[in-house]
Amino acid sequence: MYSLFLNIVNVDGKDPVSFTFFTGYMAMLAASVFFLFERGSVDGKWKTSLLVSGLITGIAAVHYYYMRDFYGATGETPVALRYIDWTLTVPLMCVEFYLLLKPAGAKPAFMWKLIVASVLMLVAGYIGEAFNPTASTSHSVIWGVISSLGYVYVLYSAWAGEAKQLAASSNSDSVKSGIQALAWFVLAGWAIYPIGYMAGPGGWLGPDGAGLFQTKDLNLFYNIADAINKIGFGLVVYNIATTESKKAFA
Ligand SMILES: *C/C=C(C)/C=C/C=C(C)/C=C/C1=C(C)CCCC1(C)C
Repeated sequence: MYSLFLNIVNVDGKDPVSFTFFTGYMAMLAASVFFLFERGSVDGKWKTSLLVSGLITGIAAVHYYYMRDFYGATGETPVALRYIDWTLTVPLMCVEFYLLLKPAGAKPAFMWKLIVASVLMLVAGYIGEAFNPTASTSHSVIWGVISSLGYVYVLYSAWAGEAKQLAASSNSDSVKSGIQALAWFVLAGWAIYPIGYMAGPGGWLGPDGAGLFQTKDLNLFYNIADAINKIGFGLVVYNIATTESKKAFA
């Protein structure tokens, strides 16, 4: 039994990829329990935000469960599962932006623009990674650039565009500083993914498309980034919700 466990998680440290799939799964699960329970202790208008935080980490936990299994059984990277996870969870992060900025006047169109940009980013990234059997650099670069257009739109919105402007007109300091924190996540936390993509086979960073890392090792980048971004994002939202709830309950 114990050796079975060791095989599954590879805690002997022989395979850090496998280890991060397992810890990623546990962390996402624990974060979901936290957000969903804490939902009960915040003021009514923040409950949906915490529910969405719990959904983001919950959806990721389920995907990690299957990705860990897939990786353990095949030793290969679960590209499709990864992108299905992102295509569900990243739009939910756009919903978080909308919910936080709704009191400052955000309209559904604001949310949909972010969602469309993030879906473009992910669909193009999937084509770039999944349909590149010969590790062609031109394929990787073209789809990487198209994907980056979507990324840059979200980045722009958070730092200078609509999200930034709505936050500036908010009358809540915690919403203002929270949106600023989320903007940092989008800049620094989300940047880990395209860096990983570029370091993989076909990517810009390796010589002649060989990649600095094997496809399987890209999971290290993605697993660490997911934990930072999904749980971190949720904690920022949680912080805003509890700060604002204290005011409401006072
Ligand atoms: C929870 C999952 C998150 C926050 C995933 C975010 C993913 C990205 C920001 C991916 C971006 C990519 C590019 C900007 C270009 C290359 C392809 C991608 C999809 C890795």
